[in-house]
Amino acid sequence: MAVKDMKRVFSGVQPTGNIHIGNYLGAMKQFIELQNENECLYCIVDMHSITLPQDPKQLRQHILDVAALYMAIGLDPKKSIIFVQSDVSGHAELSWVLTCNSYTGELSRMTQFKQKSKGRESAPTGLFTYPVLMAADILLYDTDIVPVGNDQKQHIELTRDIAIRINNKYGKTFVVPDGKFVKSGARIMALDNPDAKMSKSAENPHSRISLLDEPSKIKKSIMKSTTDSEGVIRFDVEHKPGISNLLSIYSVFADETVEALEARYEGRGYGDLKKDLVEVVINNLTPIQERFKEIRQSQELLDVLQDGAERAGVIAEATMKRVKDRFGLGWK
Ligand code: AQP
Repeated sequence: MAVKDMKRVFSGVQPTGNIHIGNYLGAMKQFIELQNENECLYCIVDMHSITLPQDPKQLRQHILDVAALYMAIGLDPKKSIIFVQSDVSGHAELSWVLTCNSYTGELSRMTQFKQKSKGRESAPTGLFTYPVLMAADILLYDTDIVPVGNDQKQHIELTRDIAIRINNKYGKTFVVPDGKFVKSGARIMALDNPDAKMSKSAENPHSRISLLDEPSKIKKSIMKSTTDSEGVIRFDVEHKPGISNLLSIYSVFADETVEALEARYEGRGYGDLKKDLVEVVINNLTPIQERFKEIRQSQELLDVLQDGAERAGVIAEATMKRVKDRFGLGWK
């Protein structure tokens, strides 16, 4: 396919540790398929992670962990640009321009901000303006497609609104992007509370399965996951959120439909389903973990990030030049 016919894809993951199967099935797995027919940029969004306090030494390690995980799940640096957000200054620059063109009213409506600032008397400003930085990440690269989990739908809508608003006011400046969501696995729920999404920051480690979890931990988390007392294996998110969540995870990892799983487990107990799921998850994660160990220690990883930053920087610079021209910033 000629480069001009390719779509531009951008997405990112925060290096906040504990990258879990929700991140993988909801977003990262899509990255791999997309890289074959599109021009893809996959970012480690470290500037997003400091919206809440991070240990600086640990953050550096987590940045390299996510980069190594990107490659371990199958991202090929010859096909995709893999880079760290703070290596390209255009993210912060564009974010300011977009901040001046967004409104406190629309940012106040973001459910993620409401959740993360809940119970705080005063929240960090970055937590409030985070969706604008995300819009900058996307618009900086003239992105057509943004593969993300369902929880990011509202942020993609905001990105589109800001892009359209600026295009209408200043003339065509940005490509208006579309979100891309998987049919199954776009919202993986917490194992200990299937009414909440699986998340990196949840206190209970058994609420999630991290991509780097040991087999014994995976087993424990799945076997003790919350279900219900009906004893029937049936997909019904409203009445059986726990079992439905396990079926979704099973279905995507085993590449089988939920219907086929329901038929296989008809008349059988939750213990059988959980035991088999443990095996399916471990079989999928073991090869990723083996590749991760190799890549994480390699010089190649650092070379990939250096090269990625340079390639992303070229695209970002062209966009920033256009933005400055449109807004009348600078004098060159
Ligand atoms: N539970 C989930 N199911 C499906 N997709 C999910 N994503 C996150 N959680 C789920 C998607 O993973 C991508 C990367 O997420 P992120 O690093 O930007 O952070 P997040 O959305 O804030 O994820 P977490 O894990 O819930 O972290 P904390 O606990 O720090 O808030 C995104 O595409 C996201 O949609």
